[in-house]
Amino acid sequence: MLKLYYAPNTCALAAHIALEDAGADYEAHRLDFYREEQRQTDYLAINPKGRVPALSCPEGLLTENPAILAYIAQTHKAANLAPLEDAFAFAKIQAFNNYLASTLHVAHAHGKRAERWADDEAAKREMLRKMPEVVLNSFLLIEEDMFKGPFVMGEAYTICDPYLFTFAQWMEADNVDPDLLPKLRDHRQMMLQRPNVQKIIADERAAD
Ligand SMILES: N[C@@H](CCC(=O)N[C@@H](CS)C(=O)NCC(=O)O)C(=O)O
Repeated sequence: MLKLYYAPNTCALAAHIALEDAGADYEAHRLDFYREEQRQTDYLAINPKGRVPALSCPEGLLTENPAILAYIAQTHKAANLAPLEDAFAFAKIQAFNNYLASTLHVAHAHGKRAERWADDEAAKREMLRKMPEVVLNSFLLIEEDMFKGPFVMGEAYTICDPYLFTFAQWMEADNVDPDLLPKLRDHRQMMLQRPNVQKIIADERAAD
């Protein structure tokens, strides 16, 4: 059985939704970020990165959202979460998800996790000040150039959708106005109507 290590309101939401979409046999293990469980010895023995998500698989541990999402799609082919037989289309999925992980997520982290990059308080304040602008620019590129609609890759729902949705859920907290991003705003509303999304959000809240 797969085991997902997650914390509520984190990027692990994407993998959590994808596991549900896949109809996977999995259990979810919640980490308490208020108690910094992700930095404690027990969890570091499982995932030395001290981050979520991590997915314990029969073959070993997987980290990094794009890898976890691709693994879920590849091991649950019947769920049709990615165009696995089309090398180019699958590469586009990887490109999109890697953009979220390496650019949008990192821009967001400059707000709450500025201490990763600086000790100086003025430098941290400057990162926090600049963060909404950098996050918005990243979302605008997605809105204008990458997003096909109604789903990220067009007519078919893929592993890009729960991952984009996860970051869209943080817009208000990141001081990004959703109305500047109408396609992504509509995509987020559509995602919120999906029973699996509602179930996972409710499960994560109940465990919080
Ligand atoms: N590149 C990783 C980033 C994972 C990550 O930074 N997760 C955050 C939650 S959104 C985390 O675990 N933060 C805990 C910490 O910084 O202590 C991925 O895409 O999976």
